[in-house]
Amino acid sequence: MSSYEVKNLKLKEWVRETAEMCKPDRVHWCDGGKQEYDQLIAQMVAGGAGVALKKRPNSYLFSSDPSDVARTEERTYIATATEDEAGPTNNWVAPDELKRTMEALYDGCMKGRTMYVIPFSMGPIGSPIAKIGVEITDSPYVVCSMHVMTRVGTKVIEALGAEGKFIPCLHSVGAPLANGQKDVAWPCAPMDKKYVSHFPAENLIWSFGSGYGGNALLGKKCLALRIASAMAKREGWMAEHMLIMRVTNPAGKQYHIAAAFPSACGKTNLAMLVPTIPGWKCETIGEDISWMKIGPDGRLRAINPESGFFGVAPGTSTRSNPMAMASLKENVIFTNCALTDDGDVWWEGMDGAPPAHAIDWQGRDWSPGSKEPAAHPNARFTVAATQCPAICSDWEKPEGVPIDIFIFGGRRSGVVPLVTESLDWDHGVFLGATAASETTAAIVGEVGVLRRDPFAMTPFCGYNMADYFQHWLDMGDRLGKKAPRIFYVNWFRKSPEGKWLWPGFGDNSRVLKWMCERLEGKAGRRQTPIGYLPGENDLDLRGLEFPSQNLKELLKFDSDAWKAEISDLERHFAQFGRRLPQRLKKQLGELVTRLEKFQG
Ligand code: OXD
Ligand code: MN
Repeated sequence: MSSYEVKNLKLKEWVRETAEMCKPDRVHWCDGGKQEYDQLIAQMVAGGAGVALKKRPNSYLFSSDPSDVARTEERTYIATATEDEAGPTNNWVAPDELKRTMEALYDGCMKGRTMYVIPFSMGPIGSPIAKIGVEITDSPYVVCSMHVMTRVGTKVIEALGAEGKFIPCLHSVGAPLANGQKDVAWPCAPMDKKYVSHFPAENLIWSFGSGYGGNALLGKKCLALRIASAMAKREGWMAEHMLIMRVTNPAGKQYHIAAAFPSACGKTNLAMLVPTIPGWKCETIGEDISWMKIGPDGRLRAINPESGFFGVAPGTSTRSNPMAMASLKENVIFTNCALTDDGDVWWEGMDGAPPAHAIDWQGRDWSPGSKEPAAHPNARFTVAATQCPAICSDWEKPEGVPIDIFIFGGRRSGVVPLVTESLDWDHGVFLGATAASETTAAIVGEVGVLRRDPFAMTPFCGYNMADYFQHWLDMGDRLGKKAPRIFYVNWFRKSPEGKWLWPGFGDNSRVLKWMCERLEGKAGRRQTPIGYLPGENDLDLRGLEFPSQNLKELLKFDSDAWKAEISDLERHFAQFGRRLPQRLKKQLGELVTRLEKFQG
C-alpha cells in the first residue's frame, strides 16, 4: 500500500519483481512521516526489540544480536566485471556468480514479514549534487534509521517523477518466519550467509543477512561511498569519506574544510569542534561523507549527502564532543549502549562516574569492575543533524559550500608531526594515498599495528584504488589554481612514557587557524623534506599551558624515522602494480631524494 501515486514504471516493476522473489506477507511504501516512524517504533518496542528511555524524550535503545555488531568488511563485495577493476583492496566475486548465490538466499527471505519500500534522497532534494535511491528492506529498524539519516518519502517520489533515475538498494535481514513462528528481537542471518554486495556497473546494491549500520542503512557506505565513488569517477566528481566544516575567523571570513580520517581518529569530534581560540567559530556541515562537484565558478562545491549522524557512542562526552552530547537529549535511536536503572543510556567514556549497576548491551547485569564493557565498543547513536547546536545554517544549501582545505590524517604515536602542509597538489595526493593509522581496540585484531588507509577509503572505494588515486590527480588538474590546499594532521603523538603530547579536541582549532592563515600567506612555515611545517612560533598557543618540549617534539622533522618508513611505503604502493599512477611513483622517488639530501 502507498499513500502516494508512484508514476515511475521502473520503480514499480523493480518493487513487483523483488516482492515476487522475497515473498513478503505485505508491502508498505514509506512516506517518511512522523506517524510512520512512531508506529514502527511502537511495534518494535512491543516486540521487545527496543526500549523507551525514561530520561530522554522520544528516544529508544535497541540491542543487536551479538553476531551483528559492525560493518562486515570480509563479507563486503565489489562485483566488477574483472577482479582487476575491483583492485587489491576489495573482495571480488564475478557479478553473475554473486547474483546467483544471493538470489537463492533472497528467495522467500521475507516470508512472515513486511517489505518496506523507502524512497530516499542523498543530499537536499533537488540539489544538482544529490542522488535518489530506493531501499527495499524487511527491517522496521532500518526504516526508522533511514528516516533520520536520509530524506525519505513523498517528496522524493515527486522529485523522481515518471522518468527519474534511482539507485536500487535491496536489503533483507535474511530471517524468514514460518507460519506462526515467533520473531526474535534482532533477526539476522549467520556470518557465512551475510553479504554486502555492490554492482558498480549497474549502480546496484544487494545486502543480505545483517541489520546493523552500514551493512543495512544502504544510503550510507554502500550508496554514498562505494557506488557513488564509482559514479564520481565516471562522471568527474568526488564522493569522499570526509567531514565538512565551516571555520570563521574573527574578521568574519569563512573557510570550508573537508577532512578524511580512518575510524576512531575523532572525525565526529573535529566536525563539531568548539574552538578554544577566542573569536574563531566552527560549524558542522557533515561528519562522515562529502560529495563534491566543480561549480560554475570552478571551485569544488561540497554537500553532506546525509541528514543525520550515526556516531560511535563510547568515548563521546562533554569533554570530547559537547556538541554531540547536546544533540542527544531527545529523538535518538541508540544501539548497543548500556541501560541504567533509571532508564537512561550509558557508555564507557561518558561524563561522570559509571553507574553502580546497569544492564549491558547483551542484557546482562553489569557493574563497575565487570570483565566486559557495558556498551559495545561500536555502540551507536542515530540522530538528526538538525539537533546539533553547531549545525551550520548553510548545511543544506543545494549548491554546496566551496572547499578551501582538505585534511588527511591518522593516529600515529610517533614519526608524523602535528601538522604538515603539502608542497603542492600532487604531493597532497601522495599524503592522502599513503595515510596510515595505528589500530585501536575498536577494530578487531592486534592493537597498535600500522595500517595504510588511503584517503580513509580502504573499505569504501567501489573500484580499483589505484584508479581512484588517478582520479584525485585528474581532479587537481581540472581545478588548477582553484584546488583546495592539502594538509596532513596527527593529533595522537605520544611521549616515550606514553603520554599525549597534544591536548587535542577544542585545541585543534589552533591548528585549523594556522591552516586558514597559511591560505592567506600570513602564518609562517618552514620547508622540510616531508612538506611545510609550522615553526615553533607559528601556532597560536595563547592561553594553553603547554610544555615547550612537547611543542618541539610535535613539530620535529625526524629524518631517520622517515627514512625507516620508506620500505613500508614501497610495499604499500607495490600492491597496485602497474596501475599505480606514475605521478605517485614520482612523488615517492622525490621524497627519497629529499630525505637523502637533507642535512639536519
Ligand atoms: C562509520 C565508519 O561508521 O567509518 O562511519 O565505520
Ligand atoms: Mn565513516
